[in-house]
Amino acid sequence: MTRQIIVGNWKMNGTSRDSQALVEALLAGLPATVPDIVTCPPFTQLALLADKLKGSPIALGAQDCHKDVSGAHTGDISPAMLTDLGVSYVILGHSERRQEHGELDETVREKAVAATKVGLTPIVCIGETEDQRESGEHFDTLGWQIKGSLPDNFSGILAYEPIWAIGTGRAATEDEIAETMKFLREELVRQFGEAGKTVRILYGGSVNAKNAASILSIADVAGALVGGASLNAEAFLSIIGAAS
Ligand code: G2H
Repeated sequence: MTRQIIVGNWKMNGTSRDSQALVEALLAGLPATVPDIVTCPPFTQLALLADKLKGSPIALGAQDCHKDVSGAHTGDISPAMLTDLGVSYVILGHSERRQEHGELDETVREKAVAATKVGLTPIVCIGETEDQRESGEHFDTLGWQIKGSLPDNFSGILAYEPIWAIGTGRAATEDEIAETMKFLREELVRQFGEAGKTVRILYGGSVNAKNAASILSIADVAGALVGGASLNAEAFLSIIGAAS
């Protein structure tokens, strides 16, 4: 069985001092056997953490990248700039970027293509709104997001993050996650054939130290994308400890 993967998405939080302290506490508390672990700090702290994490079991991820290698894109960061710093993963299409920056499925797909070209592993996020779930449109929404956001020959990671569960303290129930995982796997196979069988699927949305073990034991859950709880070393270490 492949190792599960625990990804910490720090979002727009923390000073350099906070980040150093957090990483030092994580490194000091890691168990002997670990799952794959990725930490995604803000861009401004990538270089600092690349140095701190060198040779450790914690890989570095970014929270976004541009679709082009270089050019006149004020304020943006290219995938090659990330690999240059030692970054291995990049979160793409998080609902906060879709909502706050108007990112569309097509933009996310182009970014995933560009990231893969330079050797980054894209973690592409999809998820339905509360209205879509309540009106029973969630599977249609997720199916369209897979179709629009994932490139052909996608070899990255898919993260299912129901928008209503993000930062709310109200994670999806085990039944909801299990049913959605089953749907996502079927949809991946329907759209990508054999390749769809191997895409790793993470769950994200209010994962914490208390619910991690039960979420991570649901069939086909390959790991977790963790926001708020990844900012607390003790909580993040518990989640790491709950993974296989
Ligand atoms: C969902 C998740 C991390 P949180 O965005 O990507 O955040 O765990 O705070 O709900």
